[in-house]
Amino acid sequence: MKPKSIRSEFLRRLLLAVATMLVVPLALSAHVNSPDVYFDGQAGPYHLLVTVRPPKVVPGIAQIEIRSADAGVDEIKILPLRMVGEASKLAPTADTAQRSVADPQLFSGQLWIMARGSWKVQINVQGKRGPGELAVPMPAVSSGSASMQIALGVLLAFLGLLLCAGLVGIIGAASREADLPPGDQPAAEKKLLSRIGMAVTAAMIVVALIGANRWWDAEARANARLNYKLPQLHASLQAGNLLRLQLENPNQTELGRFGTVPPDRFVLTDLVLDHGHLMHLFLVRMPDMKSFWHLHPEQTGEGQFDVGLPSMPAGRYQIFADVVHSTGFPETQVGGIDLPAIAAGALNGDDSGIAEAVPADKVASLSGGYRMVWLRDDAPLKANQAVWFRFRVEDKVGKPAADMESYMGMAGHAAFVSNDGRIFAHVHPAGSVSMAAVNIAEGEAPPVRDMPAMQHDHPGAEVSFPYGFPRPGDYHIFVQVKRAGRVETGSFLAHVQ
Ligand SMILES: [Cu+2]
Repeated sequence: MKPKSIRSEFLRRLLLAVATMLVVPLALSAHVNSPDVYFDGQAGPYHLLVTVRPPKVVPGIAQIEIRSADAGVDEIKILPLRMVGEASKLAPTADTAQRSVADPQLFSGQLWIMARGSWKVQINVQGKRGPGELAVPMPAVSSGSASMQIALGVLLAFLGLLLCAGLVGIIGAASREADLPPGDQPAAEKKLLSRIGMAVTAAMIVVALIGANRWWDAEARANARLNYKLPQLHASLQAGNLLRLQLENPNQTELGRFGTVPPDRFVLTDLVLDHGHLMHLFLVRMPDMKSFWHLHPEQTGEGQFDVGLPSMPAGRYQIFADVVHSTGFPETQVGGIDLPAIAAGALNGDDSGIAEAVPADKVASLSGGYRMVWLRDDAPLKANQAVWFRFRVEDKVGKPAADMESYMGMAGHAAFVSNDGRIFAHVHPAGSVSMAAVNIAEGEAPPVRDMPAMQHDHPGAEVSFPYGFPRPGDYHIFVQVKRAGRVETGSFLAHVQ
């Protein structure tokens, strides 16, 4: 697009955004009710913790916060880019992030996001050790239509009526007195003409208002159709222990200006591997949250996945199924199922879980006398605050475990789940973004096959997850690490203010 058409498009959308002011539910995509992106990564030599808060309504403003772990950063520039398609190659001018006066290692900025879809925030760092670059994926969707505040609506209606009345008055006065010399009285026919003029004007205004109202309603309906709906999967237990999942694709795509289909439309045929699997399935028994399973179903058809359940206790299970589209857009499909007690074999492959987790405040017991310690201070947890959640695995005598292995290529996996099951996030040491999306944001092709080579490194006994709880409330944190060939799950309670 030429700069001018970008500007007029911008204005159009800005007006729309302003007109549909405020009152918004939490965004849904990328995890469930936990839209903010927390990312721990390297921009060249600089270690950054990035928080991206996508707009709640698109078009809207994304808030970016960047904390540099080391001094020596001179300047940080940020810009929004589409993840895929032609638009991903057309970079707008970057904005300079503001350095905080109180904390010189903290930078913040705002970016306008003009369309729904799969975005990334491109970060460019200049500093003492040369330049550095980092791309953070950001899914942007509208989760609801904002409604106008009543007081504002009344005020605007009053002002609008005043304008209409003024227009009628002007037409009336003009046709009555425009060509009269000062001081003369209008003739009777002029008065009649004036009344006719006013009536015609009033009728035209009424017609125009009705038409405008229809146009507005049509725009609002079109807009509402594009609001992101949390996909609901259908789960059924087939013969024996076979769990079948049918995914849903409820979201329409915003067409381009000339009805063109954008490259990041939602389809179920474009899923890519995320740390080695097309789907990461989490089953949490509600409401006690003691039975927790992390499984990896196989795709058997379009949107259809099958997995053999391990032996697990009966109950009502909440289902969270994480998938990533080839556009880098992550989705969590949710569902629920009542399961009988399953008697099957052991866990296979990368599958893991725990049947009777005992949730801990700080120290969770693992097998073999080992334990997992949540290294937290006594400060209360606050909603929307980026925190590193740090855990250490210790052996029987309290020494850091020496035989840690990576689990699916990473030092650990954590699931943050609210006790009512309405909030869910699957987080890694690099943050809340999907690993596949990070690769796509960096311009690499998403992997089509499992790459087991990356799974043979040996992480230390400590693992950390950057994350922020989206709302106050009570949560469970399930932390999964691998040691001595076995996946261990620690369950922790978190109260968030
Ligand atoms: Cu994971």
